[in-house]
Amino acid sequence: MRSDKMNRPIKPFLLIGISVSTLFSYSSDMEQAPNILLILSDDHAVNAIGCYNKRLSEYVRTPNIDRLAEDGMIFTSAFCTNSISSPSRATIITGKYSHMNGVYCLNQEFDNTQASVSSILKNNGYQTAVYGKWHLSSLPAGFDDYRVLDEQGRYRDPEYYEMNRQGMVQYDGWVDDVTAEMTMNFIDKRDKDKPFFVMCNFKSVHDPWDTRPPYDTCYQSTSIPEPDNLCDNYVNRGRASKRTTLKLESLDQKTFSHDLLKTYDTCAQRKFVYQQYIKAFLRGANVLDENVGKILDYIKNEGLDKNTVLIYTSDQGHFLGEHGFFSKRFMYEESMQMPLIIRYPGKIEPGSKCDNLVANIDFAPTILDLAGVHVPEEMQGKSLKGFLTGNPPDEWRTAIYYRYWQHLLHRDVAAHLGIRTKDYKLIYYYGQNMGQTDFPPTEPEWELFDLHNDPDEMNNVYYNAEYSEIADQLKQQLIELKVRYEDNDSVSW
Ligand SMILES: [Ca+2]
Repeated sequence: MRSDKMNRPIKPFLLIGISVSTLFSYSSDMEQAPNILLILSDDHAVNAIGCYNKRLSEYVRTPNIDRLAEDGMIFTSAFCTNSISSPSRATIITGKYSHMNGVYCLNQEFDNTQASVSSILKNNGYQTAVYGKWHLSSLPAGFDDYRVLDEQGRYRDPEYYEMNRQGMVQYDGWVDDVTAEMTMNFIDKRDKDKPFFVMCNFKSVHDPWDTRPPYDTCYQSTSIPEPDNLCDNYVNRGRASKRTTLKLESLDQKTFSHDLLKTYDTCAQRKFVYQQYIKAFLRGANVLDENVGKILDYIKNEGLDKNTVLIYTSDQGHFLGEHGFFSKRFMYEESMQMPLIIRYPGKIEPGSKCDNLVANIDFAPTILDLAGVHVPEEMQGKSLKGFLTGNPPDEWRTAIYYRYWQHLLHRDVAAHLGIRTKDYKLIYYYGQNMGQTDFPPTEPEWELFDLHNDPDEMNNVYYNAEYSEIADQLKQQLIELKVRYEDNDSVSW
């Protein structure tokens, strides 16, 4: 959010394609409507969450997020549809793909008059608020209160743009501690006759991967295990992985020191930077988890846990050295996968698990459905309520459509689109700008991964004869999904 846009008056909320009478007919029994608390962190990869029990489980310490999973449902196949902050956040609140909500890239104008989960809930009698990282170019709409960071904000003594004061206000302390406090204060002072919808948007675990005591001294004498493909040389992949500067050895030397004696040994450089990077990331996750714990304790102590839906997720995943990468953007698993854990006592079986393919377009429809509010047709996702309450739908999607638009804009990651099914992932680096950025086109190329036999996505089998039939089927499915979701750019296949 740029400061010149901070003072722009918020346009009035418009209900697109929905009559007000229809909306209000769903809110006749507000006493039964649950409170909904959405905890949205930043870049929190599932490999840095204990309950996902991936390769770092011995070193990851997230007891509070794990507690949420013990009491609720964990989604093992939740994915974002464009792995970058602003676009994923716009999708989470609108239930629509980037090409439908207008936020394809970072720092792109967000039309806050479009229907969003907050606006609809507010119009249905909910008290609504958002605190912490917002990262959309226009001010939050559909909230009774907000205090949000300007763009990324900062970890120490953060400044928030406050709705009530129409300006920036600085707070002493650590940003996630402050954001958690704001969240609890709002709930404390709420009108107890109405349900609430609050977004608590933590800054952790975004770069520059800072932390505070007591976690700043964690892991000092520990060597954290490396991913098997840390020293990936991309021999069986397309040019996109070779081209990108998303590699650990490319991290700024101001962020992490490099072993300059081994400058010409890429693998040694990666290993050297990896230890600093992974420790910094896990320390940040410790602060994040501590604050999740404060909120869980608060909700319980206030007697709100029975009628509060608690959702934990992150705007997308993050590479933790897999393929030698840091950051996100690619459609590869570590970047595309999102954590998603939902607790709703009495409605969701404790310790339950959902392996179905779900996406961030589903979050807004799910929240509205749980609130008993009509989901507008323009939302492209589907409610997960059936999975949560033990009544799964007879039919569900068999593939997730993905598109990353920022062609070569950051870290030389080429634009791509693709689909992920249960067993395969097809990626097409189409090599064009599509008017979103202004970089030279690249030669188109395809990647196909057999996720069952190659979960680390090391061998592109698109050009293997034995996979030609499945490649053709997936390509057809990709084209169909592109049409179904109304992504109307004419890509050259
Ligand atoms: Ca992010």
